[in-house]
Amino acid sequence: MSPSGPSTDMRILNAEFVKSIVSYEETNNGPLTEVCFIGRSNVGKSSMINSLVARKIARTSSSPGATKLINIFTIAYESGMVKKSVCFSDFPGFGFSRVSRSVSQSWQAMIENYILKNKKIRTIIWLFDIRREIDELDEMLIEWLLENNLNFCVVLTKCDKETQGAIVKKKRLFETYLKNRHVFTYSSKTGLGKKEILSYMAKAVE
Ligand SMILES: Nc1nc2c(ncn2[C@@H]2O[C@H](COP(=O)(O)OP(=O)(O)O)[C@@H](O)[C@H]2O)c(=O)[nH]1
Ligand SMILES: [Mg+2]
Repeated sequence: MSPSGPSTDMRILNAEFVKSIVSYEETNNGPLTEVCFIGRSNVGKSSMINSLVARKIARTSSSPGATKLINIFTIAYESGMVKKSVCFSDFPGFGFSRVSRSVSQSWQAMIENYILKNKKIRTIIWLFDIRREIDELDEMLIEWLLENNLNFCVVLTKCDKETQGAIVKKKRLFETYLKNRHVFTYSSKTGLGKKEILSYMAKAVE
């Protein structure tokens, strides 16, 4: 580790699924800090977790809306020659149009309750499909994150499906919209952005 500053790499040593829970009240992560992964169904949350840790610990699906639980994982890693652990939480996708409004509202209440009560959360990774446009529901989420002073970043997913020009344009749009927040580009297929996000997370949970 250089004496000029803390090392911010995150070299994964081990990663495993712990349990699925439905509410904050079931949380039992001890002293571990946490990183949350949120976003629409099918945006690539589970794929991103698997690609970050280079193991298949989260179940992925091509049919949206499959995950209705919060899945908890523990990740052992090395950062600056020091062994550490952190918890990842994979959230059920919000805004899925095929579920009824009342169901989607109860999911939202569950997510809000979990995030606001859990003081171990160091950052929220909000995944957004690069091919989509921001809609009213996304605006509500952004407002809620800002209102509650939550630390978050945006990850534009599935970049392997877009041209370089479109990627740059969408990234700038988000950067302008969210002012000082980090906006990452990512692909679970090619590994684009992996190093940057691991480094961001290592800093966030320090
Ligand atoms: N091309 C491409 N497909 C992806 C990527 N990430 C996820 N997918 C696909 O998108 C679908 C949903 O992924 P999943 O991780 O289950 O999304 P989740 O519902 O947000 O957890 C699956 O068919 C994945 O194979 C990516 O980076 N690139
Ligand atoms: Mg999933």
